Amino acid sequence: MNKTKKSPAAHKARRALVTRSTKETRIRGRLCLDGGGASRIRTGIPFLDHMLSLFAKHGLFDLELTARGDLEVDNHHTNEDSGIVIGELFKKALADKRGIRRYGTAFVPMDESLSKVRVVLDISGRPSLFFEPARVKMYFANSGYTVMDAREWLKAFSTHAGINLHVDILKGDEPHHILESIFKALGRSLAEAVHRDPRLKGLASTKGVL
Ligand SMILES: [Mn+2]
Repeated sequence: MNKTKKSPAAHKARRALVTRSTKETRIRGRLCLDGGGASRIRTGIPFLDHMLSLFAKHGLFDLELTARGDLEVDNHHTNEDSGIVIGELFKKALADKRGIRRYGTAFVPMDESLSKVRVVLDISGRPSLFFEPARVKMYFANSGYTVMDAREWLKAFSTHAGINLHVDILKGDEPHHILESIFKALGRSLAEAVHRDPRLKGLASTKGVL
C-alpha cells in the first residue's frame, strides 16, 4: 500500500499572534492550532476566562489571551473584543486552509443538569451565527456574565474567523452548564474542522476557494 508522503508544511504547527488596541480595550492573543489544550487567559471577566480555558482544553488548542478593558463601564467591550481577537487568531493560523476538514460537529452533554448542546460549523469564509438562547434563564446571580454576553462573543468570534456557526440548545436551562457545554462543543467541533487530512489535496471545496 503506497504511504502518502506528508509535505513538511503538513507537519508544521499552525500558530498566530494578534494584538489589538482601541480606546476601550487592549488585547494580546497567541494561538497554536496543533497544541495540547494548554491556556493562560486573563480578560478580567472570570466567567469568560473559565469558558475560554474549557474551549482551549477541549479543542486541544494552546491559547494565551491578556485583555485590559473598560470594565468600569461593563464587560461588553472586553467580551466582544476578546471574541474578535480569538476569531482573528484562528483566521491567521488557518492561513490558506489547505488540507483542513472544514466542517465540524459536536454534541456535549452535562449529565447532572441534563443540559445538552449541539454545535455545527463550517470554516467557509462566509461568517454567520445562528443561536437562539431563548430557553436559557437570562441572568447569572454571581458572575454577571449572561447568555446574551455569550452570544455577543460567539458573533464576534464567528465573524472574524470567517465561520458559519450553528449553536442549538437541545435540553436544559441552567446557564452555567449550558454555556460550559457550548464552549466545550465549540472547541471539539473546531478541532474536527481544522484537522488536516493527508488525503485532502488542496481545499475541501469544489469551488477551489474558502
Ligand atoms: Mn464550570
